[in-house]
Amino acid sequence: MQTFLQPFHEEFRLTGLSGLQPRVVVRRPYLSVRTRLHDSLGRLNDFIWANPREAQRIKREREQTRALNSQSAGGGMVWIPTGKMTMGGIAGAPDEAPMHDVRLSGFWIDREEVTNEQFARFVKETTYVTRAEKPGVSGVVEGGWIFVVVDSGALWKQEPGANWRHPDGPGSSIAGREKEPVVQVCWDDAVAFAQWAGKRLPTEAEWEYAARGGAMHMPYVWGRDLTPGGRWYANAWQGPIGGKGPPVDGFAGRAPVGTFRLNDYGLHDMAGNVWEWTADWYSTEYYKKTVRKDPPGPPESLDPDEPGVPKRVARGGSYLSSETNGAGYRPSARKKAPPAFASSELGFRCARSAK
Ligand SMILES: [Ca+2]
Repeated sequence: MQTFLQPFHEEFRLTGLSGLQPRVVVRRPYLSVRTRLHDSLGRLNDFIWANPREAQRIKREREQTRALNSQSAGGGMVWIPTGKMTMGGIAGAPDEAPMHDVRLSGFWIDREEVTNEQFARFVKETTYVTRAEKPGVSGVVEGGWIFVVVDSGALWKQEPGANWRHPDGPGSSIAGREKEPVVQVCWDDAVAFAQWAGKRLPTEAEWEYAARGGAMHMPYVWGRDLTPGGRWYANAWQGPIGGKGPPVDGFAGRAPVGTFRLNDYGLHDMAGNVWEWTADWYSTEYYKKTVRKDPPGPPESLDPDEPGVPKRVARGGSYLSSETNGAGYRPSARKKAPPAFASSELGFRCARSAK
């Protein structure tokens, strides 16, 4: 454990009761403690307890946001106020670093992930056909990717007939699962829905800012501990992937949106349930030279692991995320996928600019 003590000073102006005495300025020092802890996997978690004035500012901002959102119908959207955050992390994959400060203008974001019910309404009105339902380059319908457990273990495979209506393969259905997040939608499908709804996808920075709830640097959306009081605050995976036994959090697959605890901005499932597409291209270089105010994402994709394959970013982790596969439910965790990619753990939510 490493601990850094960072001095701050707060200024107080004291005026004598008579008003005749000279004003005295007192500088009271206090400390903001920054602690680094290695978790059970040996990863470095970075915590910062902000100074009291900053904590008060954050508290006020959250109260104002709650008041605004309780007064506003919002169309299922939540107002995220103008502010700043330190984006990224040093505890996860290399592409989450370097941590860098970003300022965001206020924006609206969906309280919940887009559901099967909502996507069905869009398809009915527009007769839209998703990528996974269309013939691929080979001329046959390739379908989306599904996660299957076989004798030799668990694996991902592309399955003809796997699409948003049959999210886990041709034998599956969304009947009775209207409130679950829609999946098997590729990036282009998500953009098409957003345009129909008069919205857009959130940028990667907006998504992380909304997920963090305006809070200080925390490894999880809800705070410091993975399972506070032994409870899971996100639909994730516990134990070995593909293993047997009931899920500790109550869901082996996708959960109806809104089942799990709200974050501090009043948003559901910003950790776990399904990964969510963002507007941005994926690049391992962008954090090193990112725009500091309202970063729009890089102009083009760069993934050194697969040069020449453009990819978009998804965020938030899914019901298949666990401590053993990157803990995708951490607010800084990033997933990369080609825009035409669709899978049973990948959905989205929409955003909207102030004006
Ligand atoms: Ca689960």
